[in-house]
Amino acid sequence: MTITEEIIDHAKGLGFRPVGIAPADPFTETRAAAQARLKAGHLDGMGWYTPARVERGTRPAWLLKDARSIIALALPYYVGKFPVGDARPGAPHGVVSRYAWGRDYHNVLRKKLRSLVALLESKHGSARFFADTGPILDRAAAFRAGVGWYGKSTMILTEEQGTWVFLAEVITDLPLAYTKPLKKSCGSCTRCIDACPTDAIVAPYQVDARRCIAYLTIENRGGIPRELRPKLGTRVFGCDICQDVCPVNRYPSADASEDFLPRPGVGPSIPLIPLLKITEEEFRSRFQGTPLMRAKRQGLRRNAIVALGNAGDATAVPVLRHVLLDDNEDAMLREHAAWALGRFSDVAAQAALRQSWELALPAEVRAEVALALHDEHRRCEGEGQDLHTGAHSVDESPLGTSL
Ligand code: B12
Ligand code: SF4
Ligand code: SF4
Repeated sequence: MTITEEIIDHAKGLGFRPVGIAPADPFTETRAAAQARLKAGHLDGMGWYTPARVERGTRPAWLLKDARSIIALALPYYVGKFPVGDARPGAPHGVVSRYAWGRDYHNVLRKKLRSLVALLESKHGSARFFADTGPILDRAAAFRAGVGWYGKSTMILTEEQGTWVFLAEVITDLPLAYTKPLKKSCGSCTRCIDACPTDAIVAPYQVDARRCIAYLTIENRGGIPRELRPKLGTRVFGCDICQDVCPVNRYPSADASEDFLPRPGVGPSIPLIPLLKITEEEFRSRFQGTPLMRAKRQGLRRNAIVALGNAGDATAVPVLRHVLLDDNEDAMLREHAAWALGRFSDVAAQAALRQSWELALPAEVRAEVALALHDEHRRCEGEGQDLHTGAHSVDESPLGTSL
């Protein structure tokens, strides 16, 4: 058995498939593409994604002295179909992206990658692993090594598992036998582009992260743009739409590691009202060791508010009212709560908005309350109804004075 065969065998034994090996040459074209995307502002909001990071990440020799080979790896995470989000009966539920149903993949990958590095070191090679958080562009390495091909959604598609794989790589100074890039493409399909609810796939192979629900619900530390909120539906962590519609993803085998099976308290669906009420302590004990930690408590609560506004279940009104009226709450969350309440034509929701108008609200919250009341006013006028809130008549509302 050659060293290359031994490495591939070992990687497969660890659960990686497919496994490819590429020369560790600089990723010149990738560098240009990534720098252009940064320049266009498509990665704005992720302060850690810098031009310097792209420079480093596209020069394997800067990451490992005398780098010769990149072992590109895919770890499947498809574990089958489960009832998701708003498909659940009863109290409103939020949808969690498939990749986050189980254990944090970074921890799962790390252990496996260490084992591969140990094998390479036993062959007198130096080796260094990367998975997601490193500067190297995982998809570019996977593409070069023939692990998969680029979809128009920018996802790497693999033959067996479609897009349902995590990507990682090990760079080594050992000379190995290389595998070749695949000669496959999406052809005339545009399903992911057509299905993306926020039009985030601005052109084939280009995602504007600022519009992508994955960014908005996970990486984003600020508010969610008002015009995009209705498009999030009940998604509270990530988004799988461009993957769910992809024909290449039709028949993945559901034999991924048990680590990715839905974990109690997380999984495909989260009840939204308790999520909005979660304390910092509860947040940690429930989500420690899962990808959801990345969104932080405030981010998940913000997402839950938007999802509740979209779910349209009136049982959410008291908890949204509580956030809006609570002086100790973050202004960003109060502003989102005002927006969510404005989605209900429910009397109690309108009463909460009118009650808040009497308080000394932060400017952005007041502006959203005004918009929410204005929207409701228009809705009722359209339907030829009165608001019947009991608190004010339409004529007495703040609408006349502030808008
Ligand atoms: C930043 C980032 C994001 C950002 C930006 C995503 C993006 N598309 O750029 C946000 C937060 C939006 C995001 C979302 C998601 N992400 Co993400 N993300 C990353 C990260 C850290 C860097 C990606 C990057 O550099 N983007 C910048 C641009 C320049 O890169 P790119 O889009 O890949 O661009 C390439 C192609 O467009 C191609 N290209 C350009 N033009 C052309 C033209 C032709 C003809 C061809 C063929 C190719 C081509 O070349 C470019 C350079 O390689 C990687 C991990 C890593 N270290 O690489 C994970 C990673 C890409 N993410 C991943 C995942 C799983 C997701 C989500 C599915 C999570 C979810 N369910 O919510 C979504 C998917 C959204 C989507 N459609 O991409 C996986 C992807 C696995 C796979 N099978 O591809 C990765 C690899 C993490 C991992 N290690 O597994 N992510
Ligand atoms: S993850 Fe969702 S929002 Fe992002 S590009 Fe795919 S479909 Fe669009
Ligand atoms: S949905 Fe169609 S266009 Fe999009 S990645 Fe899949 S095959 Fe390609």
